[in-house]
Amino acid sequence: MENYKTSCFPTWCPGCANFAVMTALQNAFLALNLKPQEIICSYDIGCGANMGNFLKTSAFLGLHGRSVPLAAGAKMANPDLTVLAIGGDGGQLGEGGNHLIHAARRNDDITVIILNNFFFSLTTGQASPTTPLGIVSKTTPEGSGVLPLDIVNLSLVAGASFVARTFPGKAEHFTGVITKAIKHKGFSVIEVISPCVTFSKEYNFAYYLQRVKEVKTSCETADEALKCARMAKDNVPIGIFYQLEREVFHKLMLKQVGSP
Ligand SMILES: Cc1ncc(C[n+]2csc(CCOP(=O)(O)OP(=O)(O)O)c2C)c(N)n1
Ligand code: SF4
Repeated sequence: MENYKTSCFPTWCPGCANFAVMTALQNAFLALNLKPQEIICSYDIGCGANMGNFLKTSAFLGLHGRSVPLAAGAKMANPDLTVLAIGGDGGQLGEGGNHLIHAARRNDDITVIILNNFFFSLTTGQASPTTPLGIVSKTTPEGSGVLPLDIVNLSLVAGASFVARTFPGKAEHFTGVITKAIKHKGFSVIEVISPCVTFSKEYNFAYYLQRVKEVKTSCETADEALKCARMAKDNVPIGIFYQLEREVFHKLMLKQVGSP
């Protein structure tokens, strides 16, 4: 585990879900016997993205919302690397929403980890694309009136070949899903429900612990997965909803244009 730690201690608030996320990633790397230099993680800007300072792998910290295209480029340049793109719901679905959709269509062979805390947290709690209806935040003092995006649904519709949701409060599930997503050949999206202890007063750990329900088997079709992953007020399904390998983008390009 020590091999995957830098000398910087995380600056996250005590109790932040990002601590558990980083430990799960370290456990997954260890289980897969990956050396830090065999992995590249790309990050953007935000509390979650600050992980690039604490998790020891090769890394690139880019602009907000741009972790996915950086990861896609790294995989294209060196397909032997294990490539992850890590960032918050604000960056991955707001500034970077277009990148997520088109990388899913292409089936870039990367693992995208979306740390969904339902807010732009680093900038102190503004509403993000996943903020639930009615939630009061700095930018929605009367309560958010804008429909939230569902990360799992969006990824399925865009064509992601591995789609999962997990929760750090269920440590074994969490590490298992991350390990399988990294092993999957193709575009994997993991929505990590990671409540922000500082700005998400209502949707906190206790709220999700009571509501998460594990879905045991993945669905045969994306249509079925859409139904099985749907969140309701008292039901937050977690699990691998869909997994189907198809040709990855760098192999398609090699076939069509040959090696450089
Ligand atoms: C293009 C761009 N837009 C806005 C910002 C300002 N900004 C920096 S961090 C941040 C919030 C990050 O939120 P999120 O991506 O959800 O990550 P979190 O901090 O919640 O983990 C924002 C809006 C920026 N740096 N660049
Ligand atoms: S503000 Fe929220 S997301 Fe950011 S470090 Fe603190 S608890 Fe974590």
